[in-house]
Amino acid sequence: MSKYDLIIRNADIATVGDRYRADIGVRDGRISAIAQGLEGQAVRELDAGGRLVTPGGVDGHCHFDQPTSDGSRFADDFFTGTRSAACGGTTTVLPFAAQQRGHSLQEAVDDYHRRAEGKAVIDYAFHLIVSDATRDVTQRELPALIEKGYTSFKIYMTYDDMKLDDRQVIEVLAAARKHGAMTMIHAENSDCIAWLTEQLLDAGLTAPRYHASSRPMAVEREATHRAIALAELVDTPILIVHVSGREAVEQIHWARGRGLPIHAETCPQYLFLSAEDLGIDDADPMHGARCICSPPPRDKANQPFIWNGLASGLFSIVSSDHAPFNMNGPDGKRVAGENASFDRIPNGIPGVETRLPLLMSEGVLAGRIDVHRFVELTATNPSRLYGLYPRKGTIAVGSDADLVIWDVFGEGEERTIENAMLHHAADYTPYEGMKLRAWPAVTVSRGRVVWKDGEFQAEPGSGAFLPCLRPRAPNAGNPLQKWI
Ligand code: DUC
Ligand code: ZN
Ligand code: ZN
Repeated sequence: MSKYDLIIRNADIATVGDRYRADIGVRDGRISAIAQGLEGQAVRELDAGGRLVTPGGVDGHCHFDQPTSDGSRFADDFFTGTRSAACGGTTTVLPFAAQQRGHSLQEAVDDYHRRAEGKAVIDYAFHLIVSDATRDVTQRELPALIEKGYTSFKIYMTYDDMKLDDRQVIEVLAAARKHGAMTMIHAENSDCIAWLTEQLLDAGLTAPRYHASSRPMAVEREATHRAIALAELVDTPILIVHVSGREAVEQIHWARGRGLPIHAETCPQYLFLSAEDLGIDDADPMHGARCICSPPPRDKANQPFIWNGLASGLFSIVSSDHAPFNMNGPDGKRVAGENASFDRIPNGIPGVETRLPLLMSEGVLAGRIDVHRFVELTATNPSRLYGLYPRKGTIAVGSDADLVIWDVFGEGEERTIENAMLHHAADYTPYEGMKLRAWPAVTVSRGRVVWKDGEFQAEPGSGAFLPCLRPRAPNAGNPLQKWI
């Protein structure tokens, strides 16, 4: 008689390609059987009772305990950040080991492992942030780190302490092509932002809402187009992160029409927040700081374009870009003082726990996307793009037993989001007061029940580091460009 550590009975299983009713048997952290009427004994059984079961979420873009340069501090470390993720149905996170200028990538990786070890409660991999693209970095360090399982990196076209110029972007893309890695690009035009910021500050327009005026859509559209052109030149795939609105969507649509392998990510803030959330009057100037992130939330009229991009296949992934800073205290949003101008307020909002419930409720249950697309955007595609598939991001025999059992609420029974019910360490959520029709009832991470019926149940350090595979073969691309 087969013996399992865990059996989940009566699951309504949804993957990218399938939906069916079955039991799931788990042994040694992996799914070892899927069958109707699964025979055998288990140390523990859970009855899903016909409820929807999806793969645990893979959050391909979040920031925990990342060093900063302005005296601010991320509210979440690897314990509180991964706890929050687990309670929101996410079982794998990919935060960033960020290189400091003048330092090696390896130092960033070593430092980030120290920050994660003994704290993470779910599995994690690291993206790199390349902020100093020297010859040594692109030709020696990156290839060596790709070999060791750090196969994706983010580069910035803005932020003074991290941005690369076009030549440096090309050097990084060429390294990604040669060694089969994935480059994520933060696309905003730095000089435009600097000039606009100066004009706004000179005119005394300093409140948080002018953050949006300093980074209008044209700034993102231009940089998105440029990133696409540079990737085309080098003949390598890229992923444009946190796409915020219609004009950047149009650039990606145009690139896809040319057959270019341009992937795109969006985030809940561009579906549920708008420029109005940065403050519509100056009565409580700091209130809008809670929604300062970059790119900024756009006009409400932009939101349907992002939803359409999710439904149509334009977007490959939905990530949280969780980057939490406290509203209260000296090292969060107020790090530069009570009346600091918008350009001195840390960029970023919390969202690792609300990503899946928001998308399940307002995407799937509201009929904007189907459950298969939900799984693809939130788990399967991030796993594929970053070299974790099929270990992560699906429900299949041999895959890690990372699963979510969903509670779906009827009319009038919605769950209202309150910061007090979340498990991050941030002192607010930008989604306070929103009513949702679904929430994870149970999260299983590598066979361990880490969240059940309102209780978090995992030990710090129980999550494991995941080396990533190369998402594609080295030197893949047009053979005519082999000389690159
Ligand atoms: N923008 C980023 O690029 N990273 C973190 C948060 C943000 O708003
Ligand atoms: Zn970014
Ligand atoms: Zn980010």
